[in-house]
Amino acid sequence: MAKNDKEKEQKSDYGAKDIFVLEGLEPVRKRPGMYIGSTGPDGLHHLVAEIVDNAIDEAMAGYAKNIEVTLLPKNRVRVSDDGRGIPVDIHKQTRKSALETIMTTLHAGGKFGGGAYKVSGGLHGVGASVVNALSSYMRVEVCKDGSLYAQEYERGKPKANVKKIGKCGANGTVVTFEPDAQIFSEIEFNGERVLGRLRQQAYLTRGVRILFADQRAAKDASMAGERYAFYFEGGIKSYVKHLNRDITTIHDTVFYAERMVNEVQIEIALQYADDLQARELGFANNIHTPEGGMHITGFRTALTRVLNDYARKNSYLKQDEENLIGEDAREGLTAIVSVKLKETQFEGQTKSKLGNPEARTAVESFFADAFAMYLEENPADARAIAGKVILASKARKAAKAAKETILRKGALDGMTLPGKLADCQSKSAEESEIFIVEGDSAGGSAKGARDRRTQAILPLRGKILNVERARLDKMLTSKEIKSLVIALGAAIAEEFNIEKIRYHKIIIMTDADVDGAHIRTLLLTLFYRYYRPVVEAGFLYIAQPPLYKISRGREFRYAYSDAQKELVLKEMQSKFKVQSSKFKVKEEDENPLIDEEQLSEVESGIGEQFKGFNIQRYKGLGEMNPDQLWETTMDPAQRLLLRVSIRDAAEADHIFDILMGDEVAPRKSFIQTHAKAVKNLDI
Ligand code: TTJ
Repeated sequence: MAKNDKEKEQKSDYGAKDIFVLEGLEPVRKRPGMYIGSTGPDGLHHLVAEIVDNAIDEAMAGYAKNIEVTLLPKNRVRVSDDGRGIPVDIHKQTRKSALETIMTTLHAGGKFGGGAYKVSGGLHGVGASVVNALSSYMRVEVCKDGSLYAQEYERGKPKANVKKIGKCGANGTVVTFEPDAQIFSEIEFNGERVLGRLRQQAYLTRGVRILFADQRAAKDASMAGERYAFYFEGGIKSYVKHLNRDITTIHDTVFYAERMVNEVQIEIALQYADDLQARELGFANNIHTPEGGMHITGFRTALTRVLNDYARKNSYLKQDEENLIGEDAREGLTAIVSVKLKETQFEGQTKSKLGNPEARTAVESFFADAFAMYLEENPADARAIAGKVILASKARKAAKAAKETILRKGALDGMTLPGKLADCQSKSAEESEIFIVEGDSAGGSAKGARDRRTQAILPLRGKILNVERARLDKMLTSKEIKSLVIALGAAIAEEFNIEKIRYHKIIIMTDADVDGAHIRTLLLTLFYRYYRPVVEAGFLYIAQPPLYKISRGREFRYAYSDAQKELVLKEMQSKFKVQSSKFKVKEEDENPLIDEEQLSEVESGIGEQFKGFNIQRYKGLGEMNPDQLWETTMDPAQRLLLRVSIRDAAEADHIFDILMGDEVAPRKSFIQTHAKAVKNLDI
């Protein structure tokens, strides 16, 4: 901004607002939740997003090209950019450096830091000063026109004035901060979480290069030593291709359009796949809006209208046929709608629904024109899309007719409980539990182990479940899933009624191996998509069978994780020493059960000192006898159950992977986004 403009802006804005600008940071420390949402892990990670957003703003203004985010030891984070650098000149009203004002006063961002270009902004768009207030330590360095300036802070208070500390090369800003343990319940950052957010930001800010490095000690962090680089030439167009990477698309040209309409910046990309899901991701000022809002409403209205017009004009719809409905138009669709506007209103339960009505009108009119033009200009793509949505509408009508026939015949009324279900005797849902187990052999053990008064067992055949998650609709036609639906007693989809559920504890009990994890994921996805109220009610659980049985002589203990195994070994050893001196227990030659594998585990684990222990690794539930299964996993008095949260279930669902990063997902995309060298990583 030119100096003249700046003075003008200050003059015209002079008044009450300037008093506001001078407000200190005490309120932030007093009520942190008001500014960052919470002081738990969400709030903690919000700090990183908030600082990164400043650098993203500078990139969107066209000045910064590279952003680096580094997780450092001692829970510090460093964020840098190669933009113009935060202004360091003395500000008239405060008589302090602009840098100090930005970092130590509330709501200064709009006036000093951003103004016109400030559109990124985190959850509440609160700015760097809030992060400063909630950091036990912060340091800002600015390189401007060859001079390096720096200032440090403690809990938001400057330790000294802004000082020129030397010379430097290219302009830019570096912020390092350490969250305050007095404020946050937990100050350790989750590398995957930071990375996921950075990937998303990179997709949403075309042409910016974001580097991530985790420089923490290996013992402290699962991503220690990792480096990632994100750069997407195509922005959200690349994002759509990424989302569709392992499903079959039905046309080649990804639709992409952007424009500023009445001060709303709009960017939309979309492509159809041959499946039944609708994947719509909305963003407002780079913030994901899972609850949708005005931008999504405008988009949907225009999409349905344009496709209806096209279908009529080109005789896909006959004169006497009904219009397509929104659901038809969205079947198989992958779309990203990103809007940027001056002042966002976020509404809804989680404040993630865009409320600005101007976003609806702007998106609706612009997208309708742009999409109609795309259909004209890409006739092959248009034909494929029209064919798909017409098919969707026919399938919907056919399904409805079939359902009505079935209901008329009363087929659903007399549905008997599946033969494989070993039901419990109790008819009270509150005290009843159902264990969903994988395979008939585990089912057998579980049936032998259970308390038949309150515990039901339903074995599902793993192989049948082993279908793609994207094909979940097909999965619903499987016999196995039908058994589950009938056993639960609450029907599904529109007929679902939680009042009718027959068990208040639905417990997924799978093996602790890859197949078990896969089946668990599928079941979680199923519950997330079709039985969400069950998850919300807290009825869904995951059983925790032990991984190891550790025994020495007649004594034995179970361990549920590798860490616990080590602990148990240590405890048992010290106990054994005491006992052996007291009772002169014979050396363990008595126990010839150690096989090669177990021995090597003992040795590689903690070495010589634990020889003589027998460590059995359970490969499946079927390996346990009913008594063991009961006492370790099923006995309400002793077992450990994990209650599934809606977030856990959502994470199992594909769309959530996509958003949060997918390091465990297909190798192919992993390689494309994970790079040690900085290259053009566009996909
Ligand atoms: C403000 O207008 C004049 C030129 O510089 C503008 C500015 O503030 N740029 C800016 C801020 N670039 N980078 C930042 C920034 C970067 C990080 C990592 C953190 C913070 C708080 C600001």
